[in-house]
Amino acid sequence: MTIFSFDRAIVREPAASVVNGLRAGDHEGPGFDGVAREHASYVDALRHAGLEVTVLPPLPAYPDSIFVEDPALVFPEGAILLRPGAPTRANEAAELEAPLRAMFDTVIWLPEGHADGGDVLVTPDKVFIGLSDRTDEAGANALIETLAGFGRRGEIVTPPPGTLHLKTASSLIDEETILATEALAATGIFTGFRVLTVPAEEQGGANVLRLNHIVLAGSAFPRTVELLAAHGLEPIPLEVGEIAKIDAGLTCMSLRWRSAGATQAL
Ligand code: CIR
Repeated sequence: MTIFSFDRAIVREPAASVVNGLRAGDHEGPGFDGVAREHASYVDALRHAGLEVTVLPPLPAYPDSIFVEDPALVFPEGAILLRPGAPTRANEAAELEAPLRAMFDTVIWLPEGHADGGDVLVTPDKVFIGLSDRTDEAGANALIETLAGFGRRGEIVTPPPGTLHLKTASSLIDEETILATEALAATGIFTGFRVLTVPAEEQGGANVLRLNHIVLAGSAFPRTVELLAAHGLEPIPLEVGEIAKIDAGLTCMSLRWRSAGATQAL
């Protein structure tokens, strides 16, 4: 069993308001049909990887609520409800409380500050917490304390300015290897890990999602897909061009964990 052995996931269906999701540039937003199609393929890919997926209903009041990994984190030890840094997303965590309480014995609220799950990169020995426009020092320190209660060690890192989330620019692809942008790798925060860098023209390719034996990657990043295959992984390229218009990655659209009752060999 590895850190990538998952059998359960939570996702949330997009609402029509997803077309108004937050985005850093002033480019056009996505179309609803395209987002819905890409989201459905993503859910299929989670199932293909062997996960049982709980699909939560859309939340029209929260355009970015399909990105369930920003307002919460899940571990085999329990779930953490976060305090997202974007004002329009602040109440998304409360919407996840009931479903998470139904699935986890332990559900803890981050007591203070702001932190988005997209800034949290979990590795076997430590949990990197990136400071960003969404995650501040108070939130990162509160998260370190909460993680300590789960027996996990958190470490605060500072990605290059302009990085939306730590995991926008990095992903754990095996227990010793991180896929990252050149700029993030150059900060030296991943000392002790093998670091593979994505090609300069595929910066968006650094966010991939390892699930059991497969790894989901954006189909717009063919050289990154080749890099993952050359590393011995089984990449599944997914079309996420519409969802990318609201700055999404593959990790942020689900919460994944291995349940206590999991039986299948992974
Ligand atoms: C946002 O800006 O919050 C959303 N439009 C995208 C969030 C993507 N989440 C992530 O990278 N962890």
